[in-house]
Amino acid sequence: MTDTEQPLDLTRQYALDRDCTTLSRHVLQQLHSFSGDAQDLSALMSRIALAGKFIARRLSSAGLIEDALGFTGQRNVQGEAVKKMDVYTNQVFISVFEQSGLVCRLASEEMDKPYYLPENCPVGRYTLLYDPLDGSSNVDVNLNVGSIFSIRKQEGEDLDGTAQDLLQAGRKQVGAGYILYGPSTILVYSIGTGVHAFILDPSLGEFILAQENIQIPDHGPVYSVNEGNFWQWEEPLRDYIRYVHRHEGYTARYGGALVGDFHRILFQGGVFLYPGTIKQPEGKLRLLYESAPMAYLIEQAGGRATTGRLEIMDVIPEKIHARSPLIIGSRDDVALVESFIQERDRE
Ligand code: AHM
Ligand code: MG
Repeated sequence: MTDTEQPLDLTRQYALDRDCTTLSRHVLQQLHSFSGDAQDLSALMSRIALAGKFIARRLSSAGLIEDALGFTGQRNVQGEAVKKMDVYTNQVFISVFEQSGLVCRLASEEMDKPYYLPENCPVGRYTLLYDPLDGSSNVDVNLNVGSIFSIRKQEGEDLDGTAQDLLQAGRKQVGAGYILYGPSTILVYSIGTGVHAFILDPSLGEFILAQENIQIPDHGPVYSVNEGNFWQWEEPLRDYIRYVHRHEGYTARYGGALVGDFHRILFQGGVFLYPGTIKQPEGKLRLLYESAPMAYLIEQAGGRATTGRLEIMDVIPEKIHARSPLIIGSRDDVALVESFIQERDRE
């Protein structure tokens, strides 16, 4: 060690003022209110955080728990093989909202139909839409996964149980966010007042404010896409990829979990793409549980999300499990991808 180097202080903790801003307090601060509505939204976010803590805890030792990993042998409503962790995480969200008085309905990627919580009605005016374990192909190999959530106000009574009011544009969301289970567990959320990140301190069991009002750079070096589908895309997408291959300043990053790939781009800039393919023209990602919540966040952070032809926030789903192509990230990078699509459309 040289004279100028300081010994590493292993006991140093973060500043005390950081300890104080928990998620529930932050929601109230953002709303500048202690009204019933504000308290409800604060309690709702706390419940989502509780789900995140349950899931993070199980993931941290899943490889040691009997029957935690692997497939169930079932297929979900969309024909995808279901993992045991998909079932567990979906159930966690149901459990934390039962008897909560906060939401009347839960709609999830893993459930055929919305799950009704009649004991919470009519006081619970919200619906929670969620992807409980995004990127589940990563889970058996100990790589990052996430949970994505979206909050909407229930409109009408939904007496026939078809949840038709959910078939509206993403602009109807009153909040959205995700929990990233990585080296640390991070919750990122917005209720229309910017995008804020909280890190789970496992010793306290609390999400603590880490960064407020996150703004995505207008341009970034990363393009994030599964290039294995290259020959399945329409030509303008291939043209865009050829462009980034031929120009300096671009680098590819793709982790196979939207939450992780999106998180990198939110902080460092760039663009994430999951375009339509020949087999699946609408792409893979689900509008209500994945694309729309991420679009809500990116708009709040100063970025953009589009299908290539329509802003994601304006897309109206035909059914609750509808999919949409997704191009999301920094304004300039999204515009570049769009320019290739629009050029072809003009021809
Ligand atoms: P999942 O929610 O069933 O895990 O599927 C969504 C995931 C996204 O997280 C990720 O961006 C994408 O599927 C990866 O798909 P692919 O393996 O086709 O690249
Ligand atoms: Mg997903």
